[in-house]
Amino acid sequence: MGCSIVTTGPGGTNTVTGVSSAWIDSVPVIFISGQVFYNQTIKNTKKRQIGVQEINIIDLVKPITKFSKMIIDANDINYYLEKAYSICKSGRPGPVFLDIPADIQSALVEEKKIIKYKYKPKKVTFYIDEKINKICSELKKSKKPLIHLGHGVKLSNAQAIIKKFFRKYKIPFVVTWNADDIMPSNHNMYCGRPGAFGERGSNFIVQNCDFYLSIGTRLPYMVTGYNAKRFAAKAKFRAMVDIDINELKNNDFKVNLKIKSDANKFLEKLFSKIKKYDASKNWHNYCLEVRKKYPILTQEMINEKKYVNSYYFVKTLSQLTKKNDTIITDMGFSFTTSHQALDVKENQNFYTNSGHAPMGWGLPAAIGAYYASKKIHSNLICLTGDGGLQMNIQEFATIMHNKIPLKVFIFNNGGYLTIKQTQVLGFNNRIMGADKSSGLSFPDYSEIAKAHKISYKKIKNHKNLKNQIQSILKDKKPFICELMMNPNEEQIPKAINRRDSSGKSVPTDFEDMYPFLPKDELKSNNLE
Ligand SMILES: Cc1ncc(C[n+]2csc(CCOP(=O)(O)OP(=O)(O)O)c2C)c(N)n1
Ligand SMILES: [Mg+2]
Repeated sequence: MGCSIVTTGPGGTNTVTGVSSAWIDSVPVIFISGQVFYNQTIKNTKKRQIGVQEINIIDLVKPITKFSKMIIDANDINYYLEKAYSICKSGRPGPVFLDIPADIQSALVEEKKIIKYKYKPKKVTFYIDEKINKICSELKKSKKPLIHLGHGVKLSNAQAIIKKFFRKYKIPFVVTWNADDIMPSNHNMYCGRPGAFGERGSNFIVQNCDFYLSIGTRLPYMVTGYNAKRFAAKAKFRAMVDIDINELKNNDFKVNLKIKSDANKFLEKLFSKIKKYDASKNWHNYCLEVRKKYPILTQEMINEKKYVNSYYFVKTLSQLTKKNDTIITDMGFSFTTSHQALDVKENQNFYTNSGHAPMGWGLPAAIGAYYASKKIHSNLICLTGDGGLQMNIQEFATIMHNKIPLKVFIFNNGGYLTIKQTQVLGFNNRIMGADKSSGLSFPDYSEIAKAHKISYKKIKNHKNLKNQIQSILKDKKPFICELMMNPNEEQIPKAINRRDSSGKSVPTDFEDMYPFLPKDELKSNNLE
């Protein structure tokens, strides 16, 4: 669980991006803000401000919190703290917000008047037996089953059952980006991370399964692609398990069976019902081969002479990370390339802010991970863009002050490359505010490192890349490594719209990713 304590006014509004992120990705966090004296608050006067730096933060965060409250009686402090704590962790986790006026903070209270919150854990029974039976019978009929694991599996602490499950049943599975550290990437049933920025082979696997079951993912467009009606297009049976009934009301993706359940409970029941299941050898071979046929790291990327290719860097880093390491990404290429290419090992943590995806999240998140983790002897790695880093660059001072042994790898691609590519493709090469020639500059990061007394290295190309990364990881101190990347490197593969004969932009099928394959090749990967 996370906790954030901030001051009134801008302190509160500065949390809104964090609150949104926790809301979308279901992360339990208690936010507490200070407020002006209660008698100086606007209440329902319709004024804009009365107290110094006052803002009505509770109404601002109401739609993006599970519970939010200004505390106006000091005797209620205990009650609302405990209530907020239990709400943020229960059911589908998420953020809660308490706003506490200064007079309430400093009030003297008599102990016997303090109100306690009587936490009654709601006994939620999931009536799912019948639905589980249906899943079992459909699985029995299936020759090409696929299970899709999402963040809900982690949030419900289903890691142990997941391990047992895929040891016992030979069913291929894929993961979403918030769940890609749930199992090591070398697991024999692991089939990658499909999506709009997925792995081409994984997307083919989704499109060719005949039985599709998602557990603990809300199936956003980043996962299903923009043409969600055609997601898992050939599956004769599609089932979706989610704890949130609203997520099950998924409009685009058509589901045969919706199951409202906690992922852990669902998996335990399913586990107790199925005796044995091995998917066919043909299906396994297909899954293996189609991923091998379309590797994320291509020979062309490996052969890059002038720059560090982001995919080559991430694959090389994967070879050097160890069990228990923690890797955090920012946005842009550090986000997409890493989730496409990083091979996760046993007990590694791989964190990202997937739904809201705000630039600048990586550096402070890595500091949070450092304090949250007891694994202080393993590597703590932050992968960030040269643009995203600017958003929270002040956190280098926190790293310097606390001597946090964080290794920061900056993907220097000369600006906001993700945005530049969107402008090139969608706005006919009219680039604005995305690189030096269009109005955007960044400071010299070697000088930034020097100012913070943090060790620094610049890596310009693939020569000796592995050894250089290894020596940085061995260093016990904070380290900034700047990787000079191609300012025109392509983010591939990815889902982009095609233009039809009338010039209209239309979403493609899930397996039809950019760079587009010839029609025959696309067809040849489809099973009957
Ligand atoms: C706060 C915020 N503003 C804008 C965006 C939209 N956006 C996504 S990626 C990106 C470019 C990020 O630049 P950089 O960190 O250098 O990554 P690159 O794409 O260059 O690898 C932008 C502007 C965002 N995600 N967050
Ligand atoms: Mg950049």
